[in-house]
Amino acid sequence: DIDRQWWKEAVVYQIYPRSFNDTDGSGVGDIQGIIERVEYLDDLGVDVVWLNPIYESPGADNGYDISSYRSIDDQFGTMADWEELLAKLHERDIKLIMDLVVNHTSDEHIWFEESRKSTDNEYRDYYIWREGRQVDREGGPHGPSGEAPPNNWESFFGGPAWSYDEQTGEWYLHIFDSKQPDLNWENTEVREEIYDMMEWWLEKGIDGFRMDVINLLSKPDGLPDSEDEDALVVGADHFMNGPRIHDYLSEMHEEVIEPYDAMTVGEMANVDAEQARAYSADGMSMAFTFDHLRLDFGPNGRWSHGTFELPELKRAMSYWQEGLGDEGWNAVFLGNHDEPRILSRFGNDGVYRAESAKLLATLLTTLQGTPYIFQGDELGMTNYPFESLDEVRDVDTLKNVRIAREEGRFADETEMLDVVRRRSRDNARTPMQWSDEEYAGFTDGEPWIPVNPNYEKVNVEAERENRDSVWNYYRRLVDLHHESDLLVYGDYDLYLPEHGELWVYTRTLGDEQALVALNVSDTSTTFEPPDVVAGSDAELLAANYTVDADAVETTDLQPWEARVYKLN
Ligand code: ISL
Repeated sequence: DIDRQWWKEAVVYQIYPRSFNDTDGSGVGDIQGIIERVEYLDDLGVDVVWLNPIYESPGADNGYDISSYRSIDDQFGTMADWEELLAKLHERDIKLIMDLVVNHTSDEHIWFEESRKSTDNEYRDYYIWREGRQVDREGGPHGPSGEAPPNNWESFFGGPAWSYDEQTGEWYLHIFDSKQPDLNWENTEVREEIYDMMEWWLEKGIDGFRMDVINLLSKPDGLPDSEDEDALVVGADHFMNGPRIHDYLSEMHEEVIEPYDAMTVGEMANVDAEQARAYSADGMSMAFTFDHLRLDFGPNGRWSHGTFELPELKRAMSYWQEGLGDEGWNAVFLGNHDEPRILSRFGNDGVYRAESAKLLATLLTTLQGTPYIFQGDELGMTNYPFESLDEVRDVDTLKNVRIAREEGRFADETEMLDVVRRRSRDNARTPMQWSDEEYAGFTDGEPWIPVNPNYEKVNVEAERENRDSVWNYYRRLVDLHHESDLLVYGDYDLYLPEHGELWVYTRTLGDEQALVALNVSDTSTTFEPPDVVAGSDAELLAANYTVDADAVETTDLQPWEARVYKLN
């Protein structure tokens, strides 16, 4: 009675094309660069590649500002290159999912260029235009005669979610950068345009979509002010999981997704398990949720640092392991192109770099859900040691840090740099480390963003040669995940929830059971097996230290030690 789906059994690899592999010396990764590494992906054993946006774009948000949905940006190559990539992946049975960014377009998209021309332009209603408010607010942007934005919503990247446009004297909504105006999903023509575009890509043979900020599409009538002025992003209570979101997504599913049996993974900040089940009922295959990536936010949210204890992380992730039941599916991930490196955030990127990277690999591949490996995590890549803001490229970091500085939210420059080092999205965006050659073998030119100085040690070439490397461990765990219905479909049960160092769980499917024991700490810790499994005859399936005995018994687990046993 297993509800089998190919995407439940898959391991996904996320490629950030700009930083993956450059073949033309431009310093920016390209599609030919990915083609060159298809064999690498096959060797690692992944089944699906998710490509971050490679569509035509002025690049205000590294491609999340699309100016033409059906074109490949020159800096990445041509449509012919892309077709070659798809064919090469499919030849090796690797599927391809593309990023779908339809909450907003670029302001340089022809629809917006038309829309801003006049209030009666045929594209006016493709976006969300409003008159300003005739109140004089201090500070903030002002239209003519002291007019204020239509409501108090804020942009994720800092500042108001509205910009004034002189041409027609009205304001347009942008939940991200001012160069990313929000589409008006109320408009049937907009929806049809998007569905046509999706169908066009599916006809080309892609296997699904990663759906950018997909639970933001529906904005409530009247665009009311948020009452919650202290929210991390003011207005989120209105524009996240808005009133018609399920109508749009089930319509999208029926019209374009279902006929192609495509896989979809929705990026969903701010959902609980009940809401996630409702998205699943719309036809969404699985969701990225973010509770576990908020635990280290400080008093000023994302741009300040806080600490958390292991029980909180277990609670956050176990909630999702247990909360979906049979009505949804988890996308298991610890980081992506918007987050710090998982090793620096959840592991120990110093003395226990390899051990803790392997522990995180164990976690990713033995929780219930589809594992997502972000490029470079399979090497144990780490955060970048930023020395100044000159090394930062990311619009989100630059804008938020500028505002936080203006508002005096950092004690001093040292605190500012500390936050940037921990938080900047650029930590994940430094070039993939292929070898110990100049620029880590990523490019023959000058890379668009600095290479992490640890590339001389941490790189694909070195790790593939070493049997005990992080890379080889990932490869084995990917295989293990593939071989085992138990690890894919088994139920998750947590033991010792309040233990401060150990994370212990079982996976159960019919009469089969696996036990995972992780020492998520820098010190050796005594592990006493829970009653249900103590004394079981067991087979060791994976371990990141040398282990002699196969029995599950009381033992000291070394720093960052991870073991996976098959019981019975
Ligand atoms: O909630 C977050 C982190 O915990 C945010 O980072 C959120 O996930 C993010 O801002 C939304 O990200 C996506 O859409 C953005 C784009 O800049 C990101 O790269 C993309 O992943 C706008 O399209």
